[in-house]
Amino acid sequence: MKRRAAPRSPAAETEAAGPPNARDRAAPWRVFTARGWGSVLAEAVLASAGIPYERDEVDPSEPGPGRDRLRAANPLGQLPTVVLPDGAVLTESAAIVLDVAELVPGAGLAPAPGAPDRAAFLRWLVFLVAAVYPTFTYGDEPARWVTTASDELRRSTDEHRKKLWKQLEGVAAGPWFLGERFSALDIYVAVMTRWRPGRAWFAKSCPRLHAIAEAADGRPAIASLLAANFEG
Ligand SMILES: N[C@@H](CCC(=O)N[C@@H](CS)C(=O)NCC(=O)O)C(=O)O
Repeated sequence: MKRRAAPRSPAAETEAAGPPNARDRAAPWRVFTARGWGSVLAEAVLASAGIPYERDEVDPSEPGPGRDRLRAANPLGQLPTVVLPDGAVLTESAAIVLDVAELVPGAGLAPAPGAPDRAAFLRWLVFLVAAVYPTFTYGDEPARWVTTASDELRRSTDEHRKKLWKQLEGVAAGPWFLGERFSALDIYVAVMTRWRPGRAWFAKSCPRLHAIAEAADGRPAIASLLAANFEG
């Protein structure tokens, strides 16, 4: 992982010969966070991989120094946004998932390249970020995008999202999304089912996804993180 190499030193040379993860674990990652926002995805992925990180708590919706720091790192002002130990910025939750899965394959976040369920993993990972996530981007604050029919944009993106979730319900295998193996897809299900239309709708309309979300809620590595973001 040359891109993250620290300035060379004898110690660094020795370290570079070791497992590629050792250097990445040496300094903490920095995660911009806001309670209940998409930062939870990055935090849960890092926690699942045992990678230490620091939080930089911001309010992306309020002008101020926090939002300025976030926008300096990510001009979209979106979460998740993380800063790697070498100062490089990583945005886009799927990129974060894939990067961490490569760094720590033992965390089981993704099937290995060539594994039978790799294609399904990639397909539904990208579906979550390219189809489901934008329904929030355009529906959360419709007035950012249209000057009339804001309510209609909110309603239509909410309805479209329900259709997308039903499609996912149809392919979710259980007990985890991919079947017997946990993956980062289950983290997305745990987090995104907390957002509109919310867990009560999933319990009724997408019981398989609801069961996956509840199982992921209880994973020891992420249980307290999820509770801190979504409960109480
Ligand atoms: N494609 C991005 C989407 C991230 C995203 O939309 N995050 C939401 C928070 S849950 C956000 O920051 N919304 C504010 C905005 O889009 O301005 C990803 O997968 O990371």
